[in-house]
Amino acid sequence: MSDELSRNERIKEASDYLRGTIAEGLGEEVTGAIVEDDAQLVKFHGMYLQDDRDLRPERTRKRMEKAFAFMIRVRIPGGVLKPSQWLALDEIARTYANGSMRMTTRQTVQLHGVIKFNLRATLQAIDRALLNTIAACGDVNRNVICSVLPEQSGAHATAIELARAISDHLLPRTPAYREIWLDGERIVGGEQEVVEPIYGKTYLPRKFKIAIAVPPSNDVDIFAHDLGFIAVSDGAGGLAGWNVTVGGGMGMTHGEPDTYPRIADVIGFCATAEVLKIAEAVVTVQRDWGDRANRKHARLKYTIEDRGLDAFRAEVERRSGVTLGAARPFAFTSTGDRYGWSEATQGRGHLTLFVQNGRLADRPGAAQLSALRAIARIHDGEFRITPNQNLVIANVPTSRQAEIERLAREAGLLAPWSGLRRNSMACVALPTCGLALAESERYLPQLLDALEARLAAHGLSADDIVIRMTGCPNGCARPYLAEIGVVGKGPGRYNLYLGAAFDGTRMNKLFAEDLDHEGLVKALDPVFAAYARERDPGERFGDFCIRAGFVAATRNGRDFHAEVGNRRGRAGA
Ligand code: SRM
Ligand code: SF4
Repeated sequence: MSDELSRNERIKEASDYLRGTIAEGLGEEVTGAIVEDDAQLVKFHGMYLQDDRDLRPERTRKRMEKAFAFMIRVRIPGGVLKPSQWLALDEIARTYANGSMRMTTRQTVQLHGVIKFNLRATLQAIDRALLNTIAACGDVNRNVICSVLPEQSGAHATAIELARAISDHLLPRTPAYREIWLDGERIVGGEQEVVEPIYGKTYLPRKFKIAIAVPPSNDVDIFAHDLGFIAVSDGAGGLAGWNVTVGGGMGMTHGEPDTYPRIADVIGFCATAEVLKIAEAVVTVQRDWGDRANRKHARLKYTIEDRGLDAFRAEVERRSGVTLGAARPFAFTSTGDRYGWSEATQGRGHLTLFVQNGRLADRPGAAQLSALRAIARIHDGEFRITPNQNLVIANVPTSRQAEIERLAREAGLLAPWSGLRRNSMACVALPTCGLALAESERYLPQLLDALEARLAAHGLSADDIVIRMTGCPNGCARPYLAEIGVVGKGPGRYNLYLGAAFDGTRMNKLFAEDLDHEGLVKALDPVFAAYARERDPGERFGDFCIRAGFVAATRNGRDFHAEVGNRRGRAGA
């Protein structure tokens, strides 16, 4: 491990608690961009500098500046919004962004296409809606996500309370956000204060993510997270406490086997009153032990692999003063959402809608934003964004259920019939994501059309099979936890992974490489055929792929790239 700090460490250190020269850059009229160091710092304020990659070739030819604009990510712990907040975000999306709202895999809303000169107005409008974007991105704890669980309101209420408490506790304390975006004034006399009691001047070595799961639903994909809390029931309808998980993460780089996705380990059990102490201790151990030289090796998963789980647990116990109990038994059934109506308390119901790849817009024949606006105007419950990029209209009284369902149906937001599409997700990728190697959000629907035809031919249309696509190996749609993972390799080309567990407890493994559209369909068709023919009763597709010898089981991170097992029917093998 090199001792030299990464460039980002120097930027953070010199930034004066995330101020840098952001405020000056906003007034710089000759460019729609900001300087490179500030582009790193604005992430902590919840935004990314991007450019429209569709327009790049033409603008380069015409020697024009790239079509710069910002993506803004709102911080919404647990994904819960009031209808008034939904209406405010909808208006902001139409006034300052590109007219669409993007539900993300971490229960937030992203707005794309906000130009530099509208950033302050956008963040002020978000502030007026009693929301903010602090720490939605950057080397800090990000949006805390939690099970949506429409059918169990009691458990959801506790989980959401905890998500908010953890989020508040781990929020950066710097006044830079308020100064730059809201007040425009630096608070005089504040300089001597200790600004960041938990993070210090250089924050964390890398991003940090926390999830809260309430079994039997694993809709948050708890094992993909740096830190997780799994609710443990006391057997009498109450909560006994929480199993603690550490060291999950999805990101990797093609061709660099030292980088790999990893599922989290369960390290023990704690009481609700101990959760914040554990969370703070895990964060500060990672702050002090994490790799600040190599950002590709800086996530908690590598800290744990390098230092060992026992040493990590002992240090967390020492710092928190909490002795973790033995982990309690738990069981998940799925990572998906429960579509349609489910019962809430006091005669109310929750309606879970399907949002294809999380993107909501008004399109010809499907005016989704307009429909949701109409719903928000008559709704007195909540909007809940799910970690599967979907949306729940929560706590709807019986008297309004028919009207809300009609609006959703007309906008094409009710769940589709196909078991594959119902369990599908794609990351954003092109044209906004600067890291995309291939299409994802814009391509998955077309791939699903082709795969649905093959599944229908094998009589598998209604079977729930989890498929997730990303435009690069960073893993934003958690593709390595999908029964079918499709990961961008280059323009129009993808690697295909099979064999993850339906309940999110096992990752998949590489089945075939560098496939185009035809190649993907051809590689999957024989696996579907074999599944239809040879599966055991109730056997899930991912489990079948392993039993039938299409891929070997991945047991953990380092094992992800291992070339083991017979790979029946592997394309190109
Ligand atoms: Fe992500 C970077 C989009 C969830 C792993 N992610 C990005 C950026 C910001 C690209 C960039 O750095 O320039 C993408 C912006 C695209 C755009 O135009 O909007 C981006 N990530 C997303 C979202 C919007 C995908 C989606 O379709 O929903 C998700 C936003 C979540 C949120 O609201 O906070 C999103 N990203 C994830 C997840 C899933 C999760 O957290 O549960 C992961 C995998 C889990 C993990 O972190 O290990 C994920 N994103 C990454 C990585 C790889 C991190 C790593 O450890 O290697 C990057 C690249 C990086 O950090 O260097 C990245
Ligand atoms: Fe961009 Fe890659 Fe994340 Fe997709 S997985 S949004 S292409 S960084």
